[in-house]
Amino acid sequence: MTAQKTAFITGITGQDGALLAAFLLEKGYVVHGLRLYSATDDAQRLSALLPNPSFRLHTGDMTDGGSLRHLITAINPDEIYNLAAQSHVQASFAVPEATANINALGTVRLLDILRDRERPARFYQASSSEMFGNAPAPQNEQTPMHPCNPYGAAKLYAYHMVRIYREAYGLFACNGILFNHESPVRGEEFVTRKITRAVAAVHAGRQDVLTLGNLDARRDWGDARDYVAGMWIMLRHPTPGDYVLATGETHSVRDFVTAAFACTGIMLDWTGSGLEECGIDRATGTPLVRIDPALFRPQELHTLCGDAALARRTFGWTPKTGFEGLVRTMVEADIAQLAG
Ligand code: NAP
Ligand code: G4F
Repeated sequence: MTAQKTAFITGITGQDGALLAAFLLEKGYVVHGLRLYSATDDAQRLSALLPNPSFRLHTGDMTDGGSLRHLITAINPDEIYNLAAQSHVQASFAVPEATANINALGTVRLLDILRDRERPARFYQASSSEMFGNAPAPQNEQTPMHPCNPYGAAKLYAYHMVRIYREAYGLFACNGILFNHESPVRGEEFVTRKITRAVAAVHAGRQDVLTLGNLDARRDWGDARDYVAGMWIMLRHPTPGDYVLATGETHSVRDFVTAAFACTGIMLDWTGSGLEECGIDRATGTPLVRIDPALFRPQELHTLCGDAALARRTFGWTPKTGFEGLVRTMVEADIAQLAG
């Protein structure tokens, strides 16, 4: 009989934290999660997990090394998944210092605690395709990294520290370089969920117009459930490393909007250009999508399209859900949520 494994997840209240916790509990793990002392609503994404006796929440903060050390000592985890972050790119321009403290130094705090331990846990770091910046697509592990916002720069520092602690101290520490991944529990401020919620609200007659920023930005959007499985598989491989997880397909924000409205039977036509561009309901002529210049970023990352061949070759990871399926799942979930 194999002993029950224990995992510690930072960022447990976020999209990936909640989905990974459910995944690991299903695999028979005891799951401990770090929630921010200021988090107000654990029930939002974790309600189904809270009654599970193998699921425990702890209060702490990635900017407070003492709380992290105390928790890791008490929990003695086999695996740590570092998912906590100030994860909003636009917000990172407004709070660059806080972003660096949480995303960059927070990671070093964890690594340094592990370095001192007799039996260090296997460590997964939530690295990001934002580290590539505007490097030409497709991006893979060999692509030079050149982030174009404070979020990407903080993630790049953490990425290098994971590699350095692996090489210098022999830690089993992996970087998952994940491209955008979404789900019905994606934060409402990210563009996909903002779109699917608006489409559901328009469908229910509760919203007239969706306002967006850059419609030309292209992202490699996958299903978050495929990606949390990839995090776990990565830590199963006998040797640690750095791996891209991506679908290999890229779509514009405009494509996502068009596909999302199509799920409710609304065909959009696009008219105008630049700030005057407008998405119009082909059947009625009603404008449904407009541009708000306030939603543009000081510097944009134009195109992400990942090449996950190394993860496929090394441990057989491939995403199961395609773009259309992801969009439909999110729209249907938001329609169901609105219907109550
Ligand atoms: P998310 O929904 O924004 O979750 C981030 C989590 O971090 C939340 O639980 C948040 O707590 C927590 N957090 C923020 N500041 C903290 C602090 N000071 N101390 C402790 N916890 C803190 O992000 P996600 O989409 O699940 O992404 C998970 C990780 O993967 C993040 O590191 C993100 O940067 C990275 N990533 C995401 C994607 C993607 O497409 N989703 C792609 C590549 C990399 P509150 O909820 O209380 O604020
Ligand atoms: O959904 P987004 O905010 O995600 P972004 O910036 O790609 O970052 C996400 O993915 C990264 C991985 O590549 C993660 F590391 C990061 O933590 C986060 O999860 O924006 C996607 C695109 C951008 O180009 C943005 O300019 O959508 C464009 N966009 C257009 N209108 C908008 C909007 N983004 C948001 N959030 N809101 C809009 O109204």
